Amino acid sequence: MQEQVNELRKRAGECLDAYLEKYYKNGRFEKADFWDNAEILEMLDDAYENTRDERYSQLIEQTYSAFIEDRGSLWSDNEFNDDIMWAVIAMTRAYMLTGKRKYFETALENFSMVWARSYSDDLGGGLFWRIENRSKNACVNCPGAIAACLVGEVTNDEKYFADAAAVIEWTAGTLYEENGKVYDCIGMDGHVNKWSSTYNQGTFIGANMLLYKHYGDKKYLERARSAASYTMNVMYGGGIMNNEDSGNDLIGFKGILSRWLSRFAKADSKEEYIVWLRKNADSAYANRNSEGLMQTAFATKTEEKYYDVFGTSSAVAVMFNCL
Ligand code: 7K2
Repeated sequence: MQEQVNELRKRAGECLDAYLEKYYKNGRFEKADFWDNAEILEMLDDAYENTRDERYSQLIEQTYSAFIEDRGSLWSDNEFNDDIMWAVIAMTRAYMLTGKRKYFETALENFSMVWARSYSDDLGGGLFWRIENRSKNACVNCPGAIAACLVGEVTNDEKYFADAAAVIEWTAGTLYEENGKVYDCIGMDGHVNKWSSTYNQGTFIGANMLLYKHYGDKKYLERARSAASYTMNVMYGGGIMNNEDSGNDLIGFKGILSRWLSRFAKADSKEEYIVWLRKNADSAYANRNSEGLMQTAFATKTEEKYYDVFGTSSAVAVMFNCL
């Protein structure tokens, strides 16, 4: 068991090195946009959280500094409310792991700004995805609830948990099916897009777990359990995640899933999910290319061609999240 984990840890380190070699320079990742950057920072958080290797805390510092240099410390010009929530999560986690207060100061200022502009009672509650206020999407509501819980944990202020709980109650009532399926979004016309994806499954699991940890109410645990089971069993039949490999967004989803699914599995002693993530990590590793990069369809051979920086981050995150 310990031997297996040591081997996985070695591989994860190797794969992150290959990734850095390919894309990284002075705190910046090649062609990474705002969201990519936030999620790559989360991948570094994952690496540090699961190994405590100080090399990774240095990378977090450099990535944070470059992010602030390039995008400023207040991001109100970004029209995507979800982007800001992702960066808030990445930086709050960085603070929780390293104790460097500036990460949290940046996170809190942006959290307050984006919560104020995205929350509304339209459609019964929840957060708007973008500044035009046309739809409320799982990809901002679940990360928003996670961000609020993390901010609540750091500040010890109940109001953040209450806000998170309200948004998750709305999400569970609007964008969720009892069998564990998380829908994508609802438009202002009331139309619900019922597509499900790994990142929304993951952050719904994560938000409910954090609320369960705080309030101890079993309904949160039950939701996290259903959403986890739906993801592994219904979406993938327990097999390898070999999809979500087109466009600029989907390619990074599975790293997000792995982060919250593994936290849930550890908190709820559900080893089967760690086993499943390891199976996926092994498959991605076996399919790496000669540069040591792993594409996002984990059962498919990685070709000798240029891959987007977000897509090849997913497997690296999965590797660190199943240690
Ligand atoms: O439509 C939303 C969301 O509901 C859906 O799940 C994904 C699928 O697409 C958008 S959100 C994705 C991103 C688009 N590019 C910039 C990012 O900041 C943005 O949030 O892909």
